[in-house]
Amino acid sequence: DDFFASVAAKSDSGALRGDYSNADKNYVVDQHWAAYSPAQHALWRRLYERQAKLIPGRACDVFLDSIKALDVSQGIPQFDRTTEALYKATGWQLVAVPGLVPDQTFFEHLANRRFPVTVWLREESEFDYIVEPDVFHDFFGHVPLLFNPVFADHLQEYGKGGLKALKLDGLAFLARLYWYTIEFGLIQSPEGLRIYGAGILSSGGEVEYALRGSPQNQQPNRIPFQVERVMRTLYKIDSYQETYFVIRDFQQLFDDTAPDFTALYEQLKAQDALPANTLLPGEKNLAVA
Ligand code: HBI
Ligand code: FE
Repeated sequence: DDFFASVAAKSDSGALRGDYSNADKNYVVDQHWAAYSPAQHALWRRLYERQAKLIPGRACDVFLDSIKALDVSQGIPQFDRTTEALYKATGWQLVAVPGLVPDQTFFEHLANRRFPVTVWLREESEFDYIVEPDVFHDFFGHVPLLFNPVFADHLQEYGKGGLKALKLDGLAFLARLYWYTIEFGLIQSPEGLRIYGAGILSSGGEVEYALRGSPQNQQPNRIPFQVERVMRTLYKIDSYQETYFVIRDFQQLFDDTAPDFTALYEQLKAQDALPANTLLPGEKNLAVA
């Protein structure tokens, strides 16, 4: 739960990766697309190929259709070109950032339909695992869903909600909501559970784990999305998730997170957080397919 707090603290102390020296007051920088090396474009291609093999039959249809239309398998994309298509589709723009930005800034961007995309790419040695989001996580994982109107509207509302949560000291609860939906969410489909969370879709191992568990048949919980339950539940920042929450569709995500959470935040502050592997009495695991 301290992931984003620790990152925000690191950004204040300058310990974050990325070059923040030329960032403007909204932490926006130039992507400097011409500065990426052939080796970096080759690393992007290998990351893309790895995920492209994993996602058929596992990522939700919106993601599959959108990543195909984006046509970014050959190298690191130019954000401005994507923004041209994205703006026509849902009114969103991509903004280049040096890396993680403070919560207030992050939510202000989302509230104005701007999605922050990190400009740096991981090192070869981080092919399998990276702690902070890089351009592959942010672009491959998050950008495709911004082309879906309902999801795009939800993310803007989430940004507005984040600005309110900061005033109500409710950020920890909203961070859990973000984590268990935008980053690690599952969604129902007629063919069975599918993935929409960016943290899973950009991961080399979690795509299979989220739907099928581990080779040793270690299974995470997969329980129906319920906003209070999600906001009460701690999450893992350095391992696969122990619980995934499943929405029926993006409309449910939009509708269930639309209310004012002031009273809920007060209720949650009086309750103990639930460990990430909790399965409450009466809760059932959803069948994968
Ligand atoms: N900054 N660039 C970037 N990307 C994020 O996903 C991000 C961030 N700053 C804060 C943040 N996320 C979290 O505080 C929210 O997700 C709760
Ligand atoms: Fe992310």
